[in-house]
Amino acid sequence: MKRAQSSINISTARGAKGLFSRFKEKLSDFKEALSSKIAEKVSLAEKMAVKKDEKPGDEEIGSQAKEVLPPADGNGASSAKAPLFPEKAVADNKPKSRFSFLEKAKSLIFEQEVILEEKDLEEPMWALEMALMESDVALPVAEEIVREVKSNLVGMKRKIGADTGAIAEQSLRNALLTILSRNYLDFDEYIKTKEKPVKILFVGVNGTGKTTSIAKLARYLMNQSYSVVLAAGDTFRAGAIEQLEVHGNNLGLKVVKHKTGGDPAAVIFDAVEYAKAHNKDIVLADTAGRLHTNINLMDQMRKIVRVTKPDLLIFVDEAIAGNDAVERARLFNESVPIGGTILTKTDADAKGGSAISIAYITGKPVLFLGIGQTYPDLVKFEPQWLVDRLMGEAEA
Ligand SMILES: Nc1nc2c(ncn2[C@@H]2O[C@H](COP(=O)(O)OP(=O)(O)OP(=O)(O)O)[C@@H](O)[C@H]2O)c(=O)[nH]1
Ligand SMILES: [Mg+2]
Repeated sequence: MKRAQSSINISTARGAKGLFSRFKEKLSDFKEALSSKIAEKVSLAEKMAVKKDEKPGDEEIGSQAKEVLPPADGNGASSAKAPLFPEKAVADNKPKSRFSFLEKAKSLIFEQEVILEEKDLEEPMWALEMALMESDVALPVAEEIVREVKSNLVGMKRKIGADTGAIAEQSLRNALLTILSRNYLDFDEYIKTKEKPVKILFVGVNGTGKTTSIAKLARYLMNQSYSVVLAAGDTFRAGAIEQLEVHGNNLGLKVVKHKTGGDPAAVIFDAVEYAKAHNKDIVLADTAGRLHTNINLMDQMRKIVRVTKPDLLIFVDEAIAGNDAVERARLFNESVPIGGTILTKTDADAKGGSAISIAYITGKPVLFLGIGQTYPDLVKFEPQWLVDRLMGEAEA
């Protein structure tokens, strides 16, 4: 069978532009829209402050305020404007009342607040939704993120001088963290507490990285002192058994196998028997790649699952497939009860949409992210880790 795998040029993701570069690029529209809305409100608030100051009896305030006037905010919202109290720039020779003058000036300028209302957020929220959609975030997930960000911002009081870019960033960061934490499962804890041998079966479409992820996960588990057996359950594709054997040899692991064309369920059954007889902790079972639209192969997968009763069924797909990966995960999950996802080729993903959406759509956690082609290139999924990379604070 022809392998339908995509060829990945890792340098395109890790090179000039970097991980999730498009996602970050798209978000700048949202940040700009929110910043300019806040700047607009700040400048309005300042005008009000000037008007207040023009009331009789407040003359002295102005003379001190001139000394303490800061640029109104980090984004230059009003720093280019004329001084707020030009006509009152007269030296004050009364130091005794200096403190109270300053306090009053502060209440007019430093402590001036703007409150974000729902109507202020229309444009920024539209920009955010567009940015998320263009980054391949699934529609219901994009809508949920927009709802979260909006409820975070509406009614928020911003002091003049606050960094408006940081406000946009923090509200999005919180929303992403909430969404990504929703179906979280601690894989290490799961393995630790599960009766041994733990049977883990890998399924997914062709060429997404199932076999490679099995080898990476075997190494990950061996590093935690677990003993691992591999089951060559892809009896369909020519060369698949040999491919797993190469990994087995590299890692020093037993690979239980039958001949090409054999019954995958029988191979996995034998591997579990081997694990029981030899006191092994974990069986990682490979299966052939299959398209969710291939009825026969999906039926065969259901049979393998029914017969072998895995403790954990892991769906593997590639982050770069974006919305396709999310849709495939949904359809696989309707066919067999997946327990979680491994999202591979994240290192080549500029958009980030599938990593954000897949757990939300399937209701099952992302367990690991593949971040390259070598054995250590597997990271346990942690919401904070992903948010830091999506928002540009860390490299993969
Ligand atoms: N860049 C990158 N490449 C990966 C990653 N995971 C897997 N690959 C590559 O993807 C290709 C396919 O990997 P396989 O493990 O053979 O995929 P599979 O799902 O088992 O494929 P089939 O058995 O044909 O269905 C290989 O060239 C891997 O090196 C990853 O996280 N990042
Ligand atoms: Mg394979």
